[in-house]
Amino acid sequence: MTDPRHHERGEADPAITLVQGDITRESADAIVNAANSSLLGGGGVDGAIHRRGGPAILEDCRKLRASHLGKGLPTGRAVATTAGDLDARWVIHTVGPVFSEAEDRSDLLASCYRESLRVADELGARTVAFPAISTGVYRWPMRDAARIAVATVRAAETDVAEVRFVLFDERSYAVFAAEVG
Ligand code: AR6
Repeated sequence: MTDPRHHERGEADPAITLVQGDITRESADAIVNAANSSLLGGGGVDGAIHRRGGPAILEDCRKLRASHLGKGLPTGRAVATTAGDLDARWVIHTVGPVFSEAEDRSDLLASCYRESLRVADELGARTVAFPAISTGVYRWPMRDAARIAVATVRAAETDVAEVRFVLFDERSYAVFAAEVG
């Protein structure tokens, strides 16, 4: 790809890497937050990111709510803010679906990964760290969430070079590792 005129988005698939641990300790161009529509904070990854990232992230989120996201960020969409004190340039906030037995919301979960990578491309981020979106408070079964996450990233047309899944515990790490193969 020496001639940028011949470069087409998504020519090479992103490398998928796996890490077990706390995503707020990662160093990446962008760290993805499993947020809620309010963008004003919560528990789980969201709480950890705001705690370690400091008040600048919430300040940006409030600005988004005061401007074009007055009603909040819809499920399946993504938006970027500063990363504050985190070792990253941006936090990309996305809202996963709450798991439902009655309704298949897989497309919305896939959309979180796709939209986050689209925002990453807009920013020029090359390394992006993701948590296992929707698998905590939103109760999505880990195996199914891993299947959707890995398949969606593999199918994505993106200039992101590395997608790093950061899994909080041993079990979720093992599930993702089995999925990546
Ligand atoms: N680093 C990496 N993974 C983590 C961390 C961390 N520091 N902390 C938790 N996890 P969750 P959701 C794992 O609940 O299901 C919030 O209140 C966790 O074990 O953070 O999308 C938001 O404001 C699980 O596997 O996100 C929303 O209201 C995964 O991250 C709601 O929760 C996701 O768990 C979103 O729920």
